[in-house]
Amino acid sequence: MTKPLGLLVMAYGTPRNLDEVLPYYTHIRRGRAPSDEQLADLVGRYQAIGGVSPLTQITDAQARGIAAILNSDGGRPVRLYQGMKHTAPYIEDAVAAMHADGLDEAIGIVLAPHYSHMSVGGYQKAAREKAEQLEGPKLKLVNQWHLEPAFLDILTSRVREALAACSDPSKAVVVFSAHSLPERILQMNDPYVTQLHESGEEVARRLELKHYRFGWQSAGQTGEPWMGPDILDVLRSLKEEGYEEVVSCSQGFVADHLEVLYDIDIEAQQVAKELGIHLVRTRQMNDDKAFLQALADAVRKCERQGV
Ligand code: FEC
Repeated sequence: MTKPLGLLVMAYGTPRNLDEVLPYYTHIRRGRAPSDEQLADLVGRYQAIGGVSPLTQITDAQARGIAAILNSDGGRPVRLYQGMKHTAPYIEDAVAAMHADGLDEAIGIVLAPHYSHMSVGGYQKAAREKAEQLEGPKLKLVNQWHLEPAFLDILTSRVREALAACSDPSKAVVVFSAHSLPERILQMNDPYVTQLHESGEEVARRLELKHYRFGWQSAGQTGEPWMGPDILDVLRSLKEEGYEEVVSCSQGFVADHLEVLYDIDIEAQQVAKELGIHLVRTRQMNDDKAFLQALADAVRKCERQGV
């Protein structure tokens, strides 16, 4: 009997409670503990969204959903492993588990649509290095899936739905955003910016949008310049241009988590309120079946290219 294909679903990870914020933040900062002020700021943001982020539950539902689709599509059966970038079970733990279970081949996918050396590339490096160290399983990695047709379909429908919640959709402007990264990626021939534009432009084309912009959100405090314009500045400029209704589409994220529930729903909403702008956010993908189908499609495509 053919052995199952390992399915490695990788995601960011989130602290399970407020006590775990310090080790989590320290891991994100590659082992450097944050200052007391930075820690208090982050704890405050988690408290503002209810104490914990729903990301773990959503990632789990997404991963199980993709595996369920793949195990009922008539293709090679998969065995699911979840690996997080910044919390246990780490990506390395998941690869070690696949190795211990005797799997020969696996496919890895990151729950983030656009590729950057600093984001998706980091997940892939962790998985690849562990598999090489253990001499198996043989890994094939999905690089990006921002142009997967089923993903574009649902992204388009989410923007359409948000526009419908505006009092005058023809005058509303859509802002497509993703997590900012340090500006130095622009010198690294990194595809991240191009990919954000590709998926946003495709949605704009399908909906024949006349008014849309691109922006960045959730920039870190690292002392180096991060890519802009930040979404808060985009809102200010849009107000100056005369817009009164804005649809925020955080297309770089696929779940309700801190960067959406705080950065958009609290911080950006506050700025919009001060500016007198009606801000409507598109619903995140979460465990929507149509979205999970898009990811399952990306996995099967990667498999066909030969593991
Ligand atoms: O809900 C949650 O608890 C977790 C939400 C979360 C997601 C996420 C996704 C991305 N990040 C990306 C890049 C960076 C870089 C740094 C950085 C820092 C943080 C901090 C928190 C955090 N990120 Fe994150 N990110 C999430 C949460 N991120 C918390 C630390 C405090 C802060 O800066 O706000 C800076 C690292 C450094 O200090 O050197 C860079 C990218 C993504 C989207 C792709 C992905 O999901 O992997 C890119 C979700």
